[in-house]
Parts: sequence; C-alpha cells; structure tokens
Amino acid sequence: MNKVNFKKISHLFAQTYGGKRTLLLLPLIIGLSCNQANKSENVKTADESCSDNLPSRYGVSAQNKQDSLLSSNSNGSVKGMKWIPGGTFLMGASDKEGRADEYPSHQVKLDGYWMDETEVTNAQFAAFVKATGYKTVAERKPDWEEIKKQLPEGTPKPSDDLLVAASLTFNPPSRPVPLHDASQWWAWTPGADWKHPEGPKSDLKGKDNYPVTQVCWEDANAYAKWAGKRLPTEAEWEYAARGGQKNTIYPWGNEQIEGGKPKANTWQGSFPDKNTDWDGFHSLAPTGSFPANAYGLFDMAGNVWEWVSDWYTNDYYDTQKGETVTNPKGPDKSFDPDEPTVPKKVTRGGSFMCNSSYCKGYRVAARMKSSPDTGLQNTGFRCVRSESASKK
Ligand SMILES: [Ca+2]
Ligand SMILES: [Ca+2]
Ligand SMILES: [Cu+2]
Repeated sequence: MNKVNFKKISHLFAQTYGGKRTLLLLPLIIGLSCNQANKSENVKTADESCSDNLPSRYGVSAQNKQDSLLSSNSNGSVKGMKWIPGGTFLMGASDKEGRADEYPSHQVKLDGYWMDETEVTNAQFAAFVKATGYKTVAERKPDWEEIKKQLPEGTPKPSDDLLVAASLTFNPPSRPVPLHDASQWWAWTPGADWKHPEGPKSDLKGKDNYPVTQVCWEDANAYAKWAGKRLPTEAEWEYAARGGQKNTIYPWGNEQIEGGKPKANTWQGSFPDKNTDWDGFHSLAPTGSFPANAYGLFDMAGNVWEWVSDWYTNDYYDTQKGETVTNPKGPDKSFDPDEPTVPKKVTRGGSFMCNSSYCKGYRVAARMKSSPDTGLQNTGFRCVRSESASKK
C-alpha cells in the first residue's frame, strides 16, 4: 500500500546531496496545485487549482497491520446521516466552467444510501483513534527500508533529520504570487498531523466540531471501516451534493458564490495573499456553519475537500458516455497526465482555500486528485453506508 513516488524521491535525494536544505521542499511540492507541473509533456490537462498535483509522501513506515482493529464500531447506526434516495442524474459539468476532466456529462443511476450530514469532525476522528490506537500516515516516520526498495541500487541513505513525520500546511504569502506556483503557499511541515493541523505548535482546542484534516485517503478509509461505513463513490458524492436539482452549478443552485448571503466557506479576495473573510471564516469553519443543501447535507461546497473512494483518471467520463451507468465505482487504475507516475484518488467539493478567481473547486462537478498518502490542511472526508449495512 505504500505508494512511493519515484520521481520525487529521486529529486529529493538529488537535492539533499546537492547540500541545499532549502531546496528540499521544492521537489516535493513542485507539482503542487495551480501548477501545470509537466508542461514539457504537452498533455492537455486540468486547469490550475489550489490543491492540484500535490506531492506524494516519500515512503511511510510499514502500516496497516492495524486492520484487525478497524471494525469495532460497525453497529449499523445511521445517527448523523441522511438518507439519499436512489435515482438517475447527469454527472459531470453542464456549465462551461469545468475542467476537461468534468466532461462529457453522462447519465448515472444509483441505489439509495446514507451519507454523513457533515464532514467527519475532530471529535469523531479522536474517538476512532482512541478506540483503535490508529496512527495516521502523517504521524509515521518514513521508512528507509521501504523507500530503498524503489530506488536505484546504491542510493545512499539521507540523513535522519530528513526522514521525519510531516504533512503539508497552508503558509500564505503576504504579497500576491504567481498562481502557477503552489510551493508559494504550501509548506512541508514536520510535526503537522491531524492533532496539529497547522504545524507542531497548533492544536485542536475548542475545535471538536471542526472537520478533521491532515488525513490522507488511507486514514479516511481506515476510519470508515472502523465506523462500519465506507467512503462514497465519486458518483455518490456528486449526486448527494446536487441535492436532487438538475443541471445546477452549486449545491445551493446557480446563485453566484459571492451573491446574496454567504453559502459556503471559501476564499474571497485575492488568493493566496488576501482573504477578505466575507463569509465569516478565515480558515476552517465548524461543520454545519452554512445552510444544508436539499438533502440536508452541510459543507458539500467548501470548508474541506473530501476524499471519495474512486481512483482518478482524467478521461473516466469519456468511458461512461452514451449509456446509463449503474453504481459506477471509478476506474480500476489511476492515471493523471499531470503526474503519470503517481496514483491518485479523487477529492471533491473544494475547501476554504477555493476562490472564484481561478479554482472554483466548490462547483458541484469539480474534481481534484491527490495521492492516497497525502495529508493536507484543507482536506478531510465524510462517509456513506449502503442500505443493506444499516439498521433502520
Ligand atoms: Ca472563508
Ligand atoms: Ca466540504
Ligand atoms: Cu481550490
């Protein structure tokens, strides 16, 4: 399960042995969002976004021997969940603002399911950790023995101070910066993890009801298993976000995000240097701070990006067009032309960092992707449960 990103590791070591510690972060975040990472490959890819093309971790310690712990809470309760009735919908962008990977829109049929009303909170995740002793990927020290297997023979071991538990934190500049260079606002931060989402000095005091962040896909999936739930498919996520409306752009309909009253926790002003906080929240908001959509789901736009179960490919919708697809589960294998060597899972819904000037990740059809071992300060998740797995 430890997908190690080859190219980036090689860069890492090249940089390390180049002796410039300050360069270390660059290879890790060189492909970060708002960045057409591999322009030279001349592949038509998605437009830029605040959290696109994030780095893969460079190896984590052998894990998920913890699996046996992950089923203690599967009591079938649907407390805190909403029933999403099955049906058929048009998945993908029906407006003109989508990235290439949101087209073509295509007919999808889904069985009904239960979905968490809110993003999984710090308190909920803490209960899971307490019950299982689970250690998130960001808390694990990268394991040289694992990394080594995927590097050219004879690659020397980097110094121990480089192989430390870390995660990516949002570190906004004070001046406008080019939006194609996400290393300007993301920092690889030792000691950042779900309990210290903004770095080692931060904590969760008073934040029980905030969404958990700095959890990678593996962590989210582990939580879901423990809770007797699962991550939603990408189709389930989008269907739920649409709240039963047809061809709308946002979970609330078509009103512009900055028209009328604040409807979601996003970014207003100039990203990433100046946030006017018009919506009332500078960074994360407690879950449920904005009106729910028609299915009673909160924060399906903004606050944190949400992991779904599907692998990402840029052309998945092409393979689905023309017929009604029933309960699609995504492609078997990931492929992202922006970073062909890095397998990625899809995230949905946008975050507090999404801005109307360029990213619009809160559009209901918008797709983002990250490697399954990437934790971020603006990414969390929510779970679903199939009807058959529930006590009504
Ligand atoms: Ca905000
Ligand atoms: Ca969200
Ligand atoms: Cu964004």
